[in-house]
Amino acid sequence: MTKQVTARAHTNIALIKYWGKENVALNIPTTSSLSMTLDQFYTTTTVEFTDKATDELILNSVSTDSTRISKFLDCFREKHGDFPKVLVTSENHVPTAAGLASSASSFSALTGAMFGLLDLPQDTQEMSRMARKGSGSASRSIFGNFAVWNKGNDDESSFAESFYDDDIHLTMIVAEISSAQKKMSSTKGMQLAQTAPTYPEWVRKSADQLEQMKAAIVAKDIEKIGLIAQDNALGMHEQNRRSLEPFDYFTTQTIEVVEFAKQCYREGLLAFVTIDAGPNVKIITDKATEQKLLQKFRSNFPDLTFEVAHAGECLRYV
Ligand code: 2P0
Repeated sequence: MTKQVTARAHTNIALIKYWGKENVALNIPTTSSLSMTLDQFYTTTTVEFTDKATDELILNSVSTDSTRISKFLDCFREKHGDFPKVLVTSENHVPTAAGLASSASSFSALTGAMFGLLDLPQDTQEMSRMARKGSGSASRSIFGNFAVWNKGNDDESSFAESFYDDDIHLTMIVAEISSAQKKMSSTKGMQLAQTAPTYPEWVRKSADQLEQMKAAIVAKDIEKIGLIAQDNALGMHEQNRRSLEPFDYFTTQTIEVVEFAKQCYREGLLAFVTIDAGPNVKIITDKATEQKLLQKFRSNFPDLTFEVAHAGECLRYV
């Protein structure tokens, strides 16, 4: 029987963002970043060798363009010697239609599956390095709970590692806001953001915020975590608006949700936001507050879908 290996990885949300590359080909970032892996959203990927002429991708039961994953599989071929073409079968449990990124869980799961197929040692540092080449944020999805991606300055030194492997009762409520806007890819968005005159200052501030964030996580201080994450994310989006070709992932509803979260905080509830390369808002709170906050958001935004997520587990074989 043909050898098949199946791995599952969860997506992650950065509390300190990756938004810019020093090296585009290798995905070496301009900043270190820190994320929480989520329990709700994940990708399950099976790999096996095939005698076909090209690598193949079946995503959610549909044959899909395999150019990007084939390029990624070539990184394994370059490093570990040539091998036959690979059939990749992937199930995404991430609402991609609503703009939640799936590349983190996808490339992390594919990395894990390929390490199994090629019988490579289960070295999480090396897995993270490989996953990074597929998609930067995937380097962090190898790990559960909280991971830090140390930016490094070359292929060898740029990888993520587990920072704090415990649940600190942080909740992320994902407000799914669909966007009629044409999507700007993260890669292109970062490139533009790096042209903002204020970008170097955002990078400098991010290094300080990373240290503050680490301390806040160890102290399980959700208010500090939320305040720092919110400032870091809003700063990231400000770079997009100040770039040489200004653009914005926010929609009117994004702004309304952000403002409502700020109002809830002024009223004394733990409520902070973080936003990635799309219009969705992730509301940061704690487990004790989540139901109350969810109720408030649901009654204020009856047309939006909200999903509650907590800390998720590391990459594993299934
Ligand atoms: C992050 N994002 O830290 C940041 C914040 C989106 C906003 O990592 O070009 O899909 O494949 O390395 O990892 C999304 O970017 O970009 C991302 P590539 P990726 O989570």
